[in-house]
Amino acid sequence: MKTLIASAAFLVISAGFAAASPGHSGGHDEMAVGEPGDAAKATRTINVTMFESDDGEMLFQPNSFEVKEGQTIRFNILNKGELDHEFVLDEKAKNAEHRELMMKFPEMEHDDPNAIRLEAGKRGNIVWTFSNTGTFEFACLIPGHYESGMHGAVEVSAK
Ligand SMILES: [Cu+2]
Repeated sequence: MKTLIASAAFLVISAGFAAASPGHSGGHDEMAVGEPGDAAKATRTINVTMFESDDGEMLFQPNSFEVKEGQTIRFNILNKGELDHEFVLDEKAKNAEHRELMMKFPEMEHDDPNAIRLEAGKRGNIVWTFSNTGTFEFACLIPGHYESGMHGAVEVSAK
């Protein structure tokens, strides 16, 4: 019930933004990193593993990748570690803001299309369309994990 109320409030707020900016076709919540993709249009799959190393690092493998503008990627993500981990795609600055928020509210849960959180041993996927060129980031924002190595770059080049 709580969730329903929160969603309703969000819709009202979104509608308010839309009405306040009639000339802005992109909408308020458009992200520079792109948008949720259509699985039927995915042209490439990237397998990403998340794990803790023996010497205490927390890592993504691979820890960087290159894609083309407009490309839709299916990320198959596996948490091979013993702790929860997450994969969040965003601008580096946005991830930094989000990371600070998570330090204040470690139990914070999110249901964003650009992010997935997986318990140990679990798999999941994200289908994402990279709409803009630039350097973006994927990271785990659980307190302490970014600092232990859980971040990498996504280079999006012109098609
Ligand atoms: Cu993590």
